[in-house]
Amino acid sequence: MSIPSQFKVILIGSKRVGKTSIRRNYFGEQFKENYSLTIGADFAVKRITHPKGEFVLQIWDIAGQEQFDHIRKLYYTASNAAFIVFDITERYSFDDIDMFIDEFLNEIDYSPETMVVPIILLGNKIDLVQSGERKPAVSEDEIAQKIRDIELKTQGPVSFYLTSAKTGENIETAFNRMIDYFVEHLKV
Ligand SMILES: Nc1nc2c(ncn2[C@@H]2O[C@H](COP(=O)(O)OP(=O)(O)OP(=O)(O)O)[C@@H](O)[C@H]2O)c(=O)[nH]1
Ligand SMILES: [Mg+2]
Repeated sequence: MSIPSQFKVILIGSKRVGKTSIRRNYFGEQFKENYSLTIGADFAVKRITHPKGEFVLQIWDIAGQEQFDHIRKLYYTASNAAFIVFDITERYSFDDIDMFIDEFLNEIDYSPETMVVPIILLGNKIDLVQSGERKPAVSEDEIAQKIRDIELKTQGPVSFYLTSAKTGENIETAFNRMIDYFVEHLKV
């Protein structure tokens, strides 16, 4: 029996974008309409059985509220990858992406020559647009440009999904993509 490798992935992004709801959905927990802010960070693990090997995925869901600005970075240490989450209906959360990515790359001492750090951008709450309740606050062109900006910064793989933690749309797909990145680039 082989000892499983461990990978650490963090969920970062502004307050209220749905990071905790995404994590809960991935673990099969029920969606909660009532907002309950994350204090510091929450942590969950999942054992992954992949044709290429078995490993443990450590998922850190990190608080987005400003009151945690000074401690947030502590949780970034030794991350292998990041989900950067924004709310497709809230402009501020899209504008915050650069700050989060810079903070993250800085904190892990990122160097493109020696490291591969996959990034998956999630535009969450797409159900609100689909139901006509809200309008998208960001255009497709802006998202495409943001993906290119991130690719330039990391020189590594970047993906994007529109998700809903409420309906579950694309949540498992996004996590599976991340698992594929680990298998392809970080070698299980
Ligand atoms: N309609 C809809 N609401 C969502 C979705 N994801 C989250 N929400 C709601 O948005 C609010 C914030 O969700 P959280 O998951 O707590 O957000 P968070 O990013 O973890 O927030 P912090 O912990 O403060 O950083 C809650 O009221 C959720 O019910 C979604 O995909 N669709
Ligand atoms: Mg949270």
